[in-house]
This record gives sequence, C-alpha cells and structure tokens, in this order.
Amino acid sequence: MIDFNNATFIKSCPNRESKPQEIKPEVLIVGRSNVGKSSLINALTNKKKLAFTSKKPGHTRLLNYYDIDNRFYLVDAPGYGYARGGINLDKLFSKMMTSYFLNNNELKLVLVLLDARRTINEDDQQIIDYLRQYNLPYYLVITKIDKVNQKEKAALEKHLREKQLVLDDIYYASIQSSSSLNLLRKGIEKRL
Ligand SMILES: Nc1nc2c(ncn2[C@@H]2O[C@H](COP(=O)(O)OP(=O)(O)OP(=O)(O)O)[C@@H](O)[C@H]2O)c(=O)[nH]1
Ligand SMILES: [Mg+2]
Repeated sequence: MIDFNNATFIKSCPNRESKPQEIKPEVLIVGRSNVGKSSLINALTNKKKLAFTSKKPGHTRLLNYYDIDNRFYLVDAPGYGYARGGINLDKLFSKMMTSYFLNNNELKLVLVLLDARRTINEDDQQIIDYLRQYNLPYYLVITKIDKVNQKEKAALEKHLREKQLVLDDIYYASIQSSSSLNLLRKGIEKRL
C-alpha cells in the first residue's frame, strides 16, 4: 500500500522538459482556479503546507511535482480561467499543458477537479473532451462536497447526467472527509 503521508515537494517546472530526472509514474491534477487542487494534495498527504493554497485564485503557475512514497509523482497544474478575458485554455494548453501531455508515457491518471457548487464550464468541458479524444485515463473529482446539501448534490448529479459525464469514474471529495480521501487514495493506487 502507498503511504501518502510520505510526501515531499520535488520541484516546480515551467514545462515538461524540466521535469524531475528520476522517472516515475505521474498523476496530474487539473481544474479551474480555486477548485481546490493544492488543498487536495495537502489533504491526501496529511500535510498542511506541502502545496501552496490561497483564497486568491491563480496562485499555482507552474507544474509542481510532489513525490509520494517514492512510488509516483503527484503533479499540481496551474488552474485555468483565472485571467478574466485573458489567458484562455487553448493558450495554456498550447504551451505548458500540451508539452506535458505529449508523448507522456509516465502519465497514469488525470484527476479533473470540479467544484461541487459550480456547473461545468467550457474550459472544464474542453479538458474532458481532450482527455477523451486522446484516450487518457482520468477521474472526475467533485471537490468541496462538504459545502453542498443533499438537494444541491442531487442537482449536481442531474447536471452531470445532462453533460453525459455519469459514465466517467466520479469521486466526491472533501478535504474535511477522511473517508472520501481514502476512497480517492485507493482509486489512485489502482491506476498506478
Ligand atoms: N470547504 C472546503 N473548502 C475547500 C476544499 N478544498 C479547497 N477548499 C478551499 O478552496 C480555496 C482554494 O483552494 P486551493 O487548493 O488553493 O485551490 P487551487 O485549485 O489550488 O487554486 P489555484 O492554485 O489558484 O489554481 C481555499 O480557500 C481552500 O481552503 C474542501 O474540500 N472543502
Ligand atoms: Mg493551487
């Protein structure tokens, strides 16, 4: 079993060419700015400040590599959609992310984070379409599930059905729920 508590920050990379020397399987975390990517890394590893989190969106600008138990890298990607009217996903993808996805044999899983309180936007849909198109393995991870009640969760599930996302592997997660984090840890381990 992987010990997620045994986690260390390795390095920040502006592109894939500068990734860590040592080759390991990689699990990439993507999602809109402020969706909770860095928080999820801290929660999965039981560390308060391994990954930098903020109330101000757009903080993670580089690909941040974290080693988990010498078994794989968790990679924190920059959030998309933080520059209003500015950086769009195409631009972002054509630079850092395309170089990341291209010929990446180490990439075992992508976690696509979606905020439980928000509907899927064009950027989310683009990422999911991209992953489907290139047959990349991914899970949808609905974050901040502690912030929605039963009724809102039902509405969210209806929304996911309408967006034809229910056939995907979906995890409901909260940094406050250790059982949800355990399920996700198991799900990640299964794909490595
Ligand atoms: N209630 C609750 N709040 C959360 C949860 N996950 C993250 N948050 C909060 O959401 C805010 C944004 O979290 P981050 O982890 O910094 O988000 P990010 O996706 O890394 O954002 P960028 O780096 O800007 O792309 C913080 O204030 C977190 O405390 C959760 O499961 N429950
Ligand atoms: Mg972040």
